[in-house]
Parts: sequence; C-alpha cells; structure tokens
Amino acid sequence: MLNRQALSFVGAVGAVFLIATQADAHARVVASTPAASATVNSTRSISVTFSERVAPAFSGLDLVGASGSEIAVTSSVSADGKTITGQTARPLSAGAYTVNWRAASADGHRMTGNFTFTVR
Ligand SMILES: [Cu+2]
Repeated sequence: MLNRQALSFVGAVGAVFLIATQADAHARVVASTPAASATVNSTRSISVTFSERVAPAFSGLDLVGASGSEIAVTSSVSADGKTITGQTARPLSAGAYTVNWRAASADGHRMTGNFTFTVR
C-alpha cells in the first residue's frame, strides 16, 4: 500500500514537472536552410527559423568551413523576429560547413546550437 502511494506521488510530481516544463517552453529551432545534414548547391544565404521571436541583439550565426576557418557572414533577423539569416559575400565553394547559431528568446533564455551541411 505504501509503495503504491509512493508511486502515485512520484507520478503526480512527474506530471506537474511536465506541465511546468511545457508552460516554460521557449524558442526552439523549427527549420533551417540549408536543412541540417543536407547537401545543396552553392548558396550565399543560411537561415535558422525558431518557433518564437528571438531578440535580435543576442541572435546571430557564424559559419565555419571544413578547414576550421570562419567565413564572414552578415547576420540579420527577419521582420517577424523568428528567422536569423546569414549572408556571405560570395557563393560558398564545395565542401562541408558548420553553422553555429545563438539566440535569446523573449523569456530571456539564451540558446546556442549548430548543424552541418555540405555544398556539392
Ligand atoms: Cu525559455
């Protein structure tokens, strides 16, 4: 009996925790261009789209080539506040790239993440 009560208590705490976590949900990545792990034709534009607005002052992305060298990008945030775009000066040459993004959502949480893509 005690064990059953203990288990249901644990279950109740777990449910409350889950609800609290969902209520606190903040911006997350919903899409990117190129898509993560994709192989694409040469491009000058990389974008990451979030589920919610991000704070432009704390949001942007860096691009790193296969040799580890950083490629200059000009970052901007779309008018709806949900998409970070990085433009390169020239079309990317063939090879592997890593995108490192950073963003702060409206609730103040700062996030970072990365994904890779390949230019054919
Ligand atoms: Cu948050």
